[in-house]
Amino acid sequence: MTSAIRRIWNVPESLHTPESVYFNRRRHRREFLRTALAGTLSVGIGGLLAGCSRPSDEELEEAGRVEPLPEEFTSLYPAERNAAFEYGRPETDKRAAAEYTNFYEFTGPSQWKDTYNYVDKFEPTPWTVEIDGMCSKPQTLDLDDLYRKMSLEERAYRHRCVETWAMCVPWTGFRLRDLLALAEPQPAAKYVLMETFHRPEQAPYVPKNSSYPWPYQEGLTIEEATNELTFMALGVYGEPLPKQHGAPVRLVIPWKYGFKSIKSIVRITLTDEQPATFWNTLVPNEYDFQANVDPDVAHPRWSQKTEWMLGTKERYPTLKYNGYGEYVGSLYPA
Ligand SMILES: Nc1nc2c(c(=O)[nH]1)N[C@H]1C(S)=C(S)[C@@H](COP(=O)(O)O)O[C@H]1N2
Ligand SMILES: [Mo]
Repeated sequence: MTSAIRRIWNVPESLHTPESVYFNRRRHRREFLRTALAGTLSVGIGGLLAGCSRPSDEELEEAGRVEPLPEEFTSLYPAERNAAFEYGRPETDKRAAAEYTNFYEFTGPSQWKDTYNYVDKFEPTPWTVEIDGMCSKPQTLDLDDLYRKMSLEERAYRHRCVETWAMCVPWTGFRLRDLLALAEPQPAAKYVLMETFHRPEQAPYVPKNSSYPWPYQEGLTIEEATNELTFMALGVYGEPLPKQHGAPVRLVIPWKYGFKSIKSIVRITLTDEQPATFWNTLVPNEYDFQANVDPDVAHPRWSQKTEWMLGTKERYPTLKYNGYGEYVGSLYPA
């Protein structure tokens, strides 16, 4: 593991620009384009996202599409919805969620969120996930193993990005707890470290920013990792994950800021030391290890009091633990 020898990076001012700034920049670029091409294009109005370079639904689907999985697995979709979970808000439009994603292996933090435009070289099949470290049965699972050994359910979860955008999305997958059980964690294991693929040739932003602490890593305490809510997703909206949402398998932790929900996982390590994580290593004063959603703790550069929904831009007050206190409040004694 390389995390122990990572140095503290010099982080440019532009890093993690608040989304209002992205919007404005993008708008300017688009307005320039519109002016330049005036008369030749019909341009949508009525939203900052409207613009001449928006893909059609088909183009968007095509951009994120992973090589077809065997019918044996695709026939498992849609999985049965777990009735215990409800959004309490309208579900986010599938297209709105697929069009605006964070995946910094493909696009930079100060770029627009059109990751789907940069994932063409990414090959999420074949794929393996290694479980190693402090466990009695370390093992390597391929996608067949994940589909055969785990039983799939669908969960309607709220998602809150630290940048203040939010979405309500149905994920298909299984509890991380049930996956970890296969490897039989040892009592000494206190943390779980997760790591994303490292393939600079498939992910254009990785070689562009070679000083970043790639591969993307995240971590949880063992109590967090084995909580009822902590979910591994193979699919979203009743289909296998598109590339930009973290194909073929990603974490989903609804009570923490989105950056904890690591995508395209290749390794899960049980350890007795708190792991170094990508954002905490890069910008330690802005992104802590725990990263629980909390409206009363402002980000150093913006308030966390409210959030806005992808697609509708509707605003809601942000809730402590993203409203999941009933499940996780006891993990964090006041
Ligand atoms: N490997 C990897 N995982 C990642 C990220 C990333 O850049 N790389 N971004 C995170 C952030 S900041 C968020 S908000 C969520 C976004 O998930 P979505 O883009 O599928 O909505 O993924 C998280 N997982
Ligand atoms: Mo995020």
